[in-house]
Amino acid sequence: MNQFQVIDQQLSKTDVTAYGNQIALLYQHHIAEKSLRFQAILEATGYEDLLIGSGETKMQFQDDMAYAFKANPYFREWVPLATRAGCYLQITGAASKPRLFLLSVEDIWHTAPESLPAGFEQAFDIIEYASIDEVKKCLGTATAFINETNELEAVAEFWNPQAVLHQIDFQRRGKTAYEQECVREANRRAVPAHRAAQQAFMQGASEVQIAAAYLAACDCRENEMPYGIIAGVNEHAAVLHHHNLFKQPQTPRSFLIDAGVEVYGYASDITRTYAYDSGSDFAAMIEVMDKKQLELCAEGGIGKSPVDIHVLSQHKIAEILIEFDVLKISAEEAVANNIAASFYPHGLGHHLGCNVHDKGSQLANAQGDMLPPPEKYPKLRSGAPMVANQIHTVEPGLYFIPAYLEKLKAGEHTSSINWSRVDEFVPYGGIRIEDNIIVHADNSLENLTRDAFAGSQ
Ligand SMILES: [Mn+2]
Repeated sequence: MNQFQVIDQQLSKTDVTAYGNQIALLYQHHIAEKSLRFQAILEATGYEDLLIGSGETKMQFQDDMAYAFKANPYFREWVPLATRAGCYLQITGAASKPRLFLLSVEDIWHTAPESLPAGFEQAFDIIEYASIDEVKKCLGTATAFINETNELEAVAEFWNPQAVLHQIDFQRRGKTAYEQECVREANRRAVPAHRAAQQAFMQGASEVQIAAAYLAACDCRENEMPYGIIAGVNEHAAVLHHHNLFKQPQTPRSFLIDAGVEVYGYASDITRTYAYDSGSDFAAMIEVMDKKQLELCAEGGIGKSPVDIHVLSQHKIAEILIEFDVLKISAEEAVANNIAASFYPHGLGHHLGCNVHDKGSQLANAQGDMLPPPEKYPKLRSGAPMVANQIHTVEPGLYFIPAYLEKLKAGEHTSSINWSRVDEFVPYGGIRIEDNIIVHADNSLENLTRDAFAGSQ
């Protein structure tokens, strides 16, 4: 057992203050590890140092209102100040602490900006600045600059150099113990909110009211969500990214919620589906899906191909459709003819981290060669073999999507489908079940989501 695993074990047993101390300690390890990795990146790409901006507040066109600010993921990978604009992090290598530049000007209009959690600040040399010129003065002669805007007026080859971005995206695959704990905690905090949403659905609440119940239970503002809450009642469960939540309550039949929580800039990404009537065929279908999803979770491991597991998941969805008398052909035929994909048109999963869809999931190497998804499954986000300490989502889906059903009905395979069964399921929309899994260095798998649900009963 290494020191991180010892800390991990202690984390779950300690009180809140002690937890704060432990996470701060994990964070120091995280910065030390990232400093080593980024020193190697600087050496590989020939830059002297690296400056990462958190980003600038964006104003709405012809208005004096700003959009909600969110620091970009390259900054969040280092600094848990997700809502603070105008910060810069300078990384020179592992020999010296990174410098963190924080904008410090009098502002009576807004709430004071977010500050670092206790015990995190010692990872940096912190410099408060009032003018960007103060930041410029501290830079080397060959500084790579990562930021959406180029207020430093860096020349083209130094501003967001693709070679550096590829290197960063590639190293990001293996998560530090701190990053793993952030996503683990993001799962723990999301579970009570998922339960509150389920309860609101069972009470006949509207989608907007369900989302409000979710936010209240995890005690978050809407703009702190890692992605917009997807809360689909009945047919809306078939809309993969149903964000325009309805205000009108519906007579409840089914409910799909895809929502996470963000902890120190790291996301959980969790989906659950519920049936109102526990005796319905749809409820039975959710149960079978739950078993298949767990079988797919167990397929992960170092060196495993997400593409192979995705193909396996297409077979499992076809098996469910056969079991419930929707398909009249074999699972092999349904996958070969791409009929299964009409009911399950997205990928099985993606990398998870400070991006919800973490970058680098199709990188073959740090030089930027890509492993694109197979032609048959263009929506699959992860192509590269799994590595140690990676976090994946596993989220098979099965939907009754009217636009796809119409095409199937008009197509050559229409006789493979039992259309009266389809009509019975259309009012329920569909099913997706999504967990977050760590592939550990010893090749064991940790299901953060199932553990969080089991731990909060
Ligand atoms: Mn997801």
